[in-house]
Amino acid sequence: MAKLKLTYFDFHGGRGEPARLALAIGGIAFEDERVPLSEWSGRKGGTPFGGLPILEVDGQIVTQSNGINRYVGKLTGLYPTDPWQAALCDEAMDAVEDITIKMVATFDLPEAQKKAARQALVEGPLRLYLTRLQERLEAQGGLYFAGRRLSVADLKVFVWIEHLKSGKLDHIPTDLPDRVAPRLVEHRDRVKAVPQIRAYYATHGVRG
Ligand SMILES: N[C@@H](CCC(=O)N[C@@H](CS)C(=O)NCC(=O)O)C(=O)O
Repeated sequence: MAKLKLTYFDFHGGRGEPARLALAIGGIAFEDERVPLSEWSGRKGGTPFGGLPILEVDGQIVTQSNGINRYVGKLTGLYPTDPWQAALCDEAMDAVEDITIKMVATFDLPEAQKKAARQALVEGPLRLYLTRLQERLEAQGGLYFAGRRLSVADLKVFVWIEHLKSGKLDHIPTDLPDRVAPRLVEHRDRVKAVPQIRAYYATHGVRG
């Protein structure tokens, strides 16, 4: 078995979390390197594209969260082998990436601009992505995004819904997913109830 090291920030959630969860579900040992935000400015320049996560496999590194999700999904049986189901899995992960990029663009705005930008996100793109992802879930039977079983797409959407409902995003109502896409909140609950995910958060502490 290859020696794995996943480097991401020292918090629950974000682009590194689905791979951490997939490896935990698959029972695959890996070095879980968590970079404190205080150390990031000194390390950013040494990364290929100035961002995390980074996966190291037997001393070689690769970046890009969804590619990493696919790789660990293949190692853990959490990425569909059927090409069409794999495309559906990719669709959900890339949709979350699209909306994540829009949200991240608001992070460093001055307060008044941030409020306006986030209110616009709530009325526009957030509502749209929640609605459409719910539709895509329902089109696959309502339980999972691809292959009628848990995949890395479910982990990625789960992490996103948790973030939206966390209360950590000022000006984003925490009940937005409940109002716009209740099936995604049920999906969040379903993923959270996976025994290995419950065990993961029991070990790593409540989501912060
Ligand atoms: N396209 C990259 C984006 C990586 C990225 O921007 N990661 C964020 C954390 S989720 C980051 O490193 N932010 C710190 C920075 O940009 O300095 C991916 O999907 O992995």
